Amino acid sequence: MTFRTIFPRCLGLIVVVASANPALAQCTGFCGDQSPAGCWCDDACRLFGDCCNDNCTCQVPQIAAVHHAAMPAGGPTVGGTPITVQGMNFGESEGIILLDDDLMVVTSWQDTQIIAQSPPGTGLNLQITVINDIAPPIPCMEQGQSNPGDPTQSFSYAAPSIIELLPQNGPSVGGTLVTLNGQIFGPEPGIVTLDGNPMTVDSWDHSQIKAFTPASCGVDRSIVVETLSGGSNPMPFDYSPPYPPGDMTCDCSVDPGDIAPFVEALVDPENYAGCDPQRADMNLDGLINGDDVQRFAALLMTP
Ligand SMILES: [Ca+2]
Ligand SMILES: [Ca+2]
Repeated sequence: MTFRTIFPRCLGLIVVVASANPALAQCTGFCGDQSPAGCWCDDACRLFGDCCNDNCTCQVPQIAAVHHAAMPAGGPTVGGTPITVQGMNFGESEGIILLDDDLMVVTSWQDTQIIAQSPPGTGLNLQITVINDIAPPIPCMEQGQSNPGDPTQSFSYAAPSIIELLPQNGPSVGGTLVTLNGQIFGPEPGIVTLDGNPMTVDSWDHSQIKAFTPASCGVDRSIVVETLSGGSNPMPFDYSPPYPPGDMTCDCSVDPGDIAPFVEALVDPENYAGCDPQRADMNLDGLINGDDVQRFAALLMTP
């Protein structure tokens, strides 16, 4: 004995039931002013003209157009952007609408139009999927979704934007915890870089990121936030001093490769061929002499 109930999308109730062999069962019921209604289709009882057509083929949700105020720049990553989805076969009672894999909060649901809010997230050209509420699950029911690759029938979150960087400078050894205040950073950590070098993220939310600078040198270095929605505007960061004294090769580190150019800057500065002879002035007194040699040697031996 098999008992099935189905919740029609239109007014009325179809209740069926009872047969050891579902193929022989009869659906009875009504659908508003139309009656009787019901058929067996793919091992489920359906309403005529509702989920089945005359050939007992399921009608699936079809999205024809998607509208939202966030176009074309994209919506905020905190979500809450109203999205209007127009089409057909959505059903009269509320089903499920997804943005990518995330549930959207439904504001209103009609058979030809749904208004729902974007969830928190990031990404570009995310697909919208509508699933109606016909139950129990109907094997031949398919998900209706917008045309893949059609940006007018999908939804995008906007790219991140940095408004403020604090502090704007730090030592060449790195490890400075900088705070990026901004917007649209997203609910999940993306990537933040300093001149292309990854920074270690300490915390991340929609409007603020804290991350540690890597060891490097130079001024006007660019910090950029990258999410699935794209990259942010760059913010300049200065290492102070702009370079490590003793870095005679201008590669932002002091190592044995700097010894030969250091000696050259010390003994023959007129013919120095390296990147910057003044970097041999370890104590920044304007002179290159024995004091600087001692400091340079000490720095080389520092682990
Ligand atoms: Ca060097
Ligand atoms: Ca000096």
